[in-house]
Amino acid sequence: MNYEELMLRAITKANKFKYTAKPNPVVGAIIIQGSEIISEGYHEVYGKNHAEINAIEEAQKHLGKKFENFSDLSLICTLEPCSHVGKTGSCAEFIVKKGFKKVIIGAIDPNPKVAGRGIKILESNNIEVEYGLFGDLVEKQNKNFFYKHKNNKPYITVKIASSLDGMSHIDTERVFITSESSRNDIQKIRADHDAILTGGNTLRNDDPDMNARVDFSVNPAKKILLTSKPYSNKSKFFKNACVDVFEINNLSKIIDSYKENEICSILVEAGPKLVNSFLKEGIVDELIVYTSEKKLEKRGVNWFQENNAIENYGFKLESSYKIDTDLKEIFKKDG
Ligand code: AOF
Ligand code: ZN
Repeated sequence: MNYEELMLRAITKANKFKYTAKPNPVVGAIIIQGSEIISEGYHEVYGKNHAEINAIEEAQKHLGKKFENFSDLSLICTLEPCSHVGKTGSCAEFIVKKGFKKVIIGAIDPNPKVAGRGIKILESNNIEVEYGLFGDLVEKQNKNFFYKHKNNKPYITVKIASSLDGMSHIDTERVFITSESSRNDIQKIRADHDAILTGGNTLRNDDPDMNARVDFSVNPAKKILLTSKPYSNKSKFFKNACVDVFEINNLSKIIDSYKENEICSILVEAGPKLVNSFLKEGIVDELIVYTSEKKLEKRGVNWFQENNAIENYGFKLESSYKIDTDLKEIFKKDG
């Protein structure tokens, strides 16, 4: 296999771990001698070994059998090996310690803790480095991770479920507007995000748990609650979750506080008041609207006032399709 084929293999296989590695990026590493694969490793679980370490530990088992010395080996990795000591040691330092001949990298790690420092460590220890091989694919595969570091803020998605006449809910009763299939679809959107945010009104009125109810393993999302009124931490939202509670209502400031940590995406699931505040603040990147065929008529509460409909917030329709009898529309800021 050549470098291109190996890099594509590492990218593809790394993706298998996207729900367990999050909010970390998915990363794959393949160790070769000439064109023969000696071992492979992936960042499988958040907080556990990075991909390169798993690949090196696997290769170690074949030392003296498949190969004689690490200096005969090259390493293909989808993301620049990290320079920092985080939850695990520095991958770049470990690669140097083993004495690899060459490292072929997909994308440079945009995390400011790394950002080229990994490559510097390798090169200054006389390891040959090539980078940029399918870097665009690695970036696409870790889109929220790259977005976060480029824009200094997490990617923000707002999800709403609407009746045909543009309503969110009826004040006095709890009704399901959209179909069960749409509600199942939302579980996958939750699984895709690093954090789920809601407001005190939704917490008090609906007592939602907002966990991703999916049939595969997911590193659970952080929960974020914005409330100015008293709340009960016995609410389902708090069950098995690590919750950040904010009592301030400066949304930009709240989102700003996620600049430094590892949360790369936030899903907002809230009522009309908080959703409109997020949209007005101009910090929303994506809006997902599920619209049912049901009407709530006079008893319902509107999502939007006529003069501040979605289009007025600068969103463009990116895609739409039917789910059962509902319509799912995805709007993005940059089209
Ligand atoms: C690598 N190999 O497999 C991954 C990397 O919190 P930590 O210690 O796990 O570090 C997470 C950061 O390390 C993450 O934000 C990104 O910059 C990098 N991810 N680096 O060398 C890997 N997953
Ligand atoms: Zn690392």
